Amino acid sequence: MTEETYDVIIVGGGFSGTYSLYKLTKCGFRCKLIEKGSGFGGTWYWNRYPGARVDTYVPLYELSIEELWKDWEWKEAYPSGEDLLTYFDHIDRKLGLRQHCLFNATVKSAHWDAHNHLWKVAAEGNTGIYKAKSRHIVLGVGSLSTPYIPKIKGLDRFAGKWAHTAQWPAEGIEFRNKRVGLIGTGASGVQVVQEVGPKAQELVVFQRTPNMAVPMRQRPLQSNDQALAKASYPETHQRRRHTFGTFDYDLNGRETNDDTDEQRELVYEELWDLGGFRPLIGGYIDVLSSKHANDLLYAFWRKKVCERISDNGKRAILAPETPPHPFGAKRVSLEQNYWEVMCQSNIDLVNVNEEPVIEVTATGVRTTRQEYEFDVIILATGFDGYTGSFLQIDIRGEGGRTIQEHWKDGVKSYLGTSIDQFPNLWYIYGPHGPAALNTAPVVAEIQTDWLAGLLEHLRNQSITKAVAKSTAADVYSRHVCDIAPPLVLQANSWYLGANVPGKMRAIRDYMGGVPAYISELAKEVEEGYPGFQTS
Ligand code: N01
Repeated sequence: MTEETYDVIIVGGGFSGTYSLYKLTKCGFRCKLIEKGSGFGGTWYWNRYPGARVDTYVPLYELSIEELWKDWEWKEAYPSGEDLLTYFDHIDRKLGLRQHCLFNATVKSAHWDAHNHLWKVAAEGNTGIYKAKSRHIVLGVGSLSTPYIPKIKGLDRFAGKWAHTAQWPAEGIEFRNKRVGLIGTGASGVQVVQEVGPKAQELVVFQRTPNMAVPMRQRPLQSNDQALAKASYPETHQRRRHTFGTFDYDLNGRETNDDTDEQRELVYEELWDLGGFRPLIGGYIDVLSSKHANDLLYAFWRKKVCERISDNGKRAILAPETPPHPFGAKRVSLEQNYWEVMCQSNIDLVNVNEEPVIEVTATGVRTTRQEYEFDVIILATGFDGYTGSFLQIDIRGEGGRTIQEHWKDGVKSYLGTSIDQFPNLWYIYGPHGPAALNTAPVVAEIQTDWLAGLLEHLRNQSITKAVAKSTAADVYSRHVCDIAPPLVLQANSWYLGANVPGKMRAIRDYMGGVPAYISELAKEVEEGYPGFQTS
C-alpha cells in the first residue's frame, strides 16, 4: 500500500489537536489527525473518573469559534467531564473534523527524512500498523496525559478493581456501597472524594500532602442568561488572551504590604467569595515571590477551611498550622464540599507520612499500622507531566537524534512550540509553553494561530524546512527557568517533575504570564522569524 503524504500530521484529539486540525485545514493544509482514543476529547476522553470536572468556568474554557458557541449551551459554570465530551461531539459535528482523523491508533514513531524534508510517521492501531508521511508534524499530546502510577508492591495481585483516574474505564467502576481506598489528594483526588464519599459504604483516603483547595462556587447556567451573555463572548474570548492566567480577571497590581491588615482581610474575603483561582491569580502580585505574602494567604486559607472541618483529628491532617508548601506552588484545586465530605463518618483519613503504605494485598492495603480491606482502589496519583507523552514516542530528528537523548539533561525548546534539531516539528500546550497557570483551549488557540501564520509564511516562500536555532533555544530555555516565581520551586509539584521519582527537578512551564508570552511570539513574527533556520 502506498503511504499517503500530508502537509501536517497532528497527534492527539484534545483541545490542542482539535483546534490545530480546524485551523490548519482552514488555512488550506492537508492534515491528518491521529488519536489513540476512539473519539475527540483528550483529557476528557481519558479522565472519566467519578466527579471529573474542569476547574475553569465557561465561556473561558471553550474555543472562541463563533460557529461553535452561537448555538451551544452549557449546564453549569464549571462543566463536568461528561458535558465536555458532549461539547467535543458538538465541535466535531459543527466543524466536520472526523473525516480527517484516524482514531484508535497510537503514534509510535516519527522519523525525520532529511533528504525529502518529510516526517515518516508510524501508528499502531486495531487494524494494524498505519504509515504516512508529512511535511510537518504537530504534537498535541497534552501536558498531563501520561498517568503516573507509583510502584506500590502488590498492586497487581489486588483481587478487587483498581484504576488510575486518568485511565478510568468508559463503562465505569461501581463504588456505591463498596469499600473504597483512594491514594492521592490532588485535584483528581478532591473530586473523587466529593463524588465517591457520599455514595460508598466506606472510603479511606491516603493523603501525603494536604490540598489547599479553594471554593469553586459552582452555579447552574440558565438558557436566557447565556443567550444574553453571548453578545459579549467575542470580547470575553479576546480578553482572556490579555490577562496573566487567561481568565477574565487579572492580578490586582498591589503587593500584600501595600494594604493594612484590615484592608487585606477585605480583599481576601472578596476573592474567596468570588471563588476559583482568584486568591492566587486575581489578588496580590507577590504571592508567589514573597514568603511573607504567601504565609499570610495560607493563614487566611487555613482559617476559612478550618471553619468547615468539624473533626479535630482530620483538621490537623487536612489543614496543618505549618504550610506543607507555599500556597499556589502547586496548581490550586477547586472544591465544592470537600471539607464537609471528608468529615463524614464513613470516611477515614490516613496521613501516609505517619502511617506509610507498605503494600497492596489481595484484599486491600497494608500500612505500617493496619490492614484495610477494599473492593475498589482508586489511584489519583497524577501524571508524568509535560514530557511524559513526548518521551513515549520514538521521535528522531536531524542525524537520527532521539528526543530522549536531546532532552536527557532537561527540556530545550524554542518558544515552547519547537525543538532545535527537530525540523518541522511543532507542539501545542507542551513543555516551556504556558500551561500550569493557564487554560488549555486558550493556549491552544494562541499557539496554533501563531503556528498557522508561520506555516503559511513557509508555504508562501516555498520553504520546506524550518528548524529552531540551537542558540535561540538555549536563550529561550534559560529564560523560562529565570522567570519562574521563586516560591514555585519550593514544592514537590508536577510543575517541576518532582512528583515522579528519578525525574529531573526543573521548571518546564512558561510562568511569565500569557501577555508576555504572546509578545515573545509576536516579536518572532515581526522580526521575520530570526530564531529559525530555513531552507
Ligand atoms: O495529580 P496531582 P492530579 N503515595 O499530581 C499523591 C489537572 N486536573 O491528577 O502531593 C501517596 O496533583 C500526591 O501526593 P504529593 C490539574 O492541573 C484538573 O490530582 O505528591 N500519595 C498527590 O496528592 C492538576 O493540578 C482538574 O505528596 C501519592 C496526588 O497523588 C493536575 O491535573 C481535575 C503517591 C497526585 O496529585 C494533576 O492533578 C483533575 C504515593 N506513592 C486534574 N504518589 C480540574 O479541572 C502520588 N501521590 C478540577
